[in-house]
Amino acid sequence: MRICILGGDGYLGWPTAMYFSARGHEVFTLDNMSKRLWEAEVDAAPLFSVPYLSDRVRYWQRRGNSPVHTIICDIATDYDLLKEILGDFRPDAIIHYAEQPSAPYSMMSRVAAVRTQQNNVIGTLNVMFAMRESIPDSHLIKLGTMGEYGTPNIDIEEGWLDVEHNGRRDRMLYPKKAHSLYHLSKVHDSHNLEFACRVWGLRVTDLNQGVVYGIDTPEMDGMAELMTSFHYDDIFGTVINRFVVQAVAEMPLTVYGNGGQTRGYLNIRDTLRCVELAALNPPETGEFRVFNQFTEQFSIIDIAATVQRAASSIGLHTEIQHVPNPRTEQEQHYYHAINSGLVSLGLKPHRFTEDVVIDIIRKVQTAKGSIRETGMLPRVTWHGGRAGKYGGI
Ligand code: USQ
Repeated sequence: MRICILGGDGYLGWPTAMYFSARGHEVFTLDNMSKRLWEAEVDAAPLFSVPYLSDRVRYWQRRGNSPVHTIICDIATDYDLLKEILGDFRPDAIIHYAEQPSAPYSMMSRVAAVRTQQNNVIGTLNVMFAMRESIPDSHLIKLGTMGEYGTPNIDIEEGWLDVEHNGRRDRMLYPKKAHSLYHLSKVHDSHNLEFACRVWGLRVTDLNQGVVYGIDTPEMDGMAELMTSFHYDDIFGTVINRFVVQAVAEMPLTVYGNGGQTRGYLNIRDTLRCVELAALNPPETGEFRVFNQFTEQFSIIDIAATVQRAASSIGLHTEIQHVPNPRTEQEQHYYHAINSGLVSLGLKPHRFTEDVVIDIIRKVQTAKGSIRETGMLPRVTWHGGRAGKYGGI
């Protein structure tokens, strides 16, 4: 297949590029490098320094792999270039990660919220229009998020809900109650994309992904030159990765509130398999297909306990600290989300076990000297943001 990856410099984009390239697909990536700017804005740095995308691509090729083409393109502001590239390359599938991914970033200030929604919603709108004009038969695989649904008191279906009202039935998009203005940007994307399928006949898979954890994939082969960006700070770090780094630094694991918040989680290796399964099994023309992309559900306190046990088994002492919750979110709630779609296509999940945590701890330990204390405690709250005068922290 010809695969175009939007956001090829990111935590998931670069591993996805290598994964498809290693399997004989032709890979083309676009990125505007804005994540590196946002990191600087909030004084956050990935644990391992991440080489430029062009250097990683060169190194990948020097190891005997086929080239991964890269182009600097801001899909939210450079529509003409985006359309030209898609029209020339004519991908079978476009995998779209090119979004501002952090909930705390989006809640930091008005400026950051607007930047998040402009980047994410307009970028996706541009992709929709470029597809309609140049490659209407291509398949868009769009990364959505489980946080679009929030924590409703009913089961979470895969994107759609059969509704009966006053004796009549219909199938509607599942109602959304997003956790943040970032998560809401993905709700807006989902609605726009469903429209593009229903009205223009595009074909889209919306992958409502849970919280990803993990540091490496087989294609990286332990090489620093092929590393992806691994964050553990309060803005870009996701909770399991944060807890592992806190354990290595022998700092308290920061459970927000009482820790009853339950979410869906998946290993980074499963992310890659999920997008591959979506690409190999495209939806029908005009179909807006939604999969819930996570493999297991846990509460925060369960995760903290697993990380604490794993750390202790290799001699690291760490404590669990309940910090006042900076977010507005339910800490005790019903949570049951369906995730059978990708499993029925062949996904064999990796499980979150103490051994897996120990493996991540060992890798993090190799960079222990680089762990920074900035952002170990949350700097952004959902009520007042934490805006500097010009929008940053
Ligand atoms: N949390 C803690 N302690 C921490 C950090 C987080 O208790 O030190 C809690 C949060 O309060 C929240 C949960 O952990 O209840 C998850 O937080 P997170 O920062 O790991 O994840 P989230 O903000 O939801 O966003 C992340 C990614 C986002 C993706 C989303 C999937 O940044 O790109 O869309 O996970 S999901 O959560 O399913 O919406």
